[in-house]
Amino acid sequence: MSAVVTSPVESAATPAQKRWTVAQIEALFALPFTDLMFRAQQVHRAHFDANAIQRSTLLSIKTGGCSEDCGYCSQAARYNTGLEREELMPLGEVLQAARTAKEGGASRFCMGAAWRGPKQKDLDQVLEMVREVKSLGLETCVTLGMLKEGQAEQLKDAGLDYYNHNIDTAPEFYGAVIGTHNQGDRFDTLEKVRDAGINVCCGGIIGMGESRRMRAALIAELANMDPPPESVPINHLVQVEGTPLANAAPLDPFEFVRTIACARITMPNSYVRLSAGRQQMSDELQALCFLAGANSIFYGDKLLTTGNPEADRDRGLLERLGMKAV
Ligand code: SAM
Ligand code: DTB
Ligand code: SF4
Repeated sequence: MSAVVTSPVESAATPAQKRWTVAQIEALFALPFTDLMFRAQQVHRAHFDANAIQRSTLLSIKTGGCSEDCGYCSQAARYNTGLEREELMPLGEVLQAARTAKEGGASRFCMGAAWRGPKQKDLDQVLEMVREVKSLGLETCVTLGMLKEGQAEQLKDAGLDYYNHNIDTAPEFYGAVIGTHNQGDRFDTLEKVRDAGINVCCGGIIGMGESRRMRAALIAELANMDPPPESVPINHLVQVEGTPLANAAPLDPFEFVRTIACARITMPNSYVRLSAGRQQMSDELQALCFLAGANSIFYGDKLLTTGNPEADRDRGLLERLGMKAV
């Protein structure tokens, strides 16, 4: 294993920031599988309890009818996915779901809305949800799409802990998946979130037909953020009937595990979340993802619109692996 190809380089522009080149991350991807797992474990153990898994519960607070054309998404109005649209959920229902999540053991409650971005009157209602969920003693996270000037500050003032906003794929592939906004728009929102002092949750989707080089480029974009996101969701594409990506070519599962390992090695201090797609994975594949350094999952039987393993199954899996939820 060459130290030259696997160590990040100092950037002349920002000396404090270790920058990863796409080629360096490709070199990690190319390592023999067991060497890559070993590297990932070394990094993971130097920064985290390797047997602890953080759990977040998701709730879709506004479902479907979205103006955007993201090629993977069940909630885009323009695709016929059979999804029933739902208006913004009343506060009482959100709080009920948050209480249930807390009783079930989740430490963070993440509320997702199928918007290009929130209108002020919608944001006002979400601010109330954030305040109330926070007062239950849960960490709060929302994912509402692109933010306008001042909106991130309002969320911060309401007590928001994390904002989820994914860059989803490599810059060169983004336009093939999404046409109604560009990746630069996503970076703009991420900057607003960071400037407001909110923790950043940002990751992507694997298995959309991208090349390995593109997977490496996605990880490089994330790792080179200064600082990198506190939380990095790595989603496996959930193929949704009616979307352009419903029949995307299947991905070698080891390639997904390798992507997790590269995220762990390049973002040693970040939580790496094994996100969408777990319902379609075997227990053994999920265990490999934990070995590769994933230390967070979505917990509860639903993601936003698609399924997630039952909470009982997850509790059983963690128990069988001798891992604990935190
Ligand atoms: N509308 C907001 C946005 O786009 O940021 C928030 C909700 S959106 C559903 C949040 C993220 O879910 C997307 O950025 C994408 O990474 C992920 N996602 C959506 N559909 C998915 C699918 N079918 N498979 C895997 N991940 C998916
Ligand atoms: C993230 O990266 N994954 C979550 C969360 N952030 C909001 C969403 C996954 C959605 C999977 C498809 C669905 O259930 O609609
Ligand atoms: Fe809308 Fe978000 Fe789905 Fe894109 S990913 S269609 S912005 S809900």
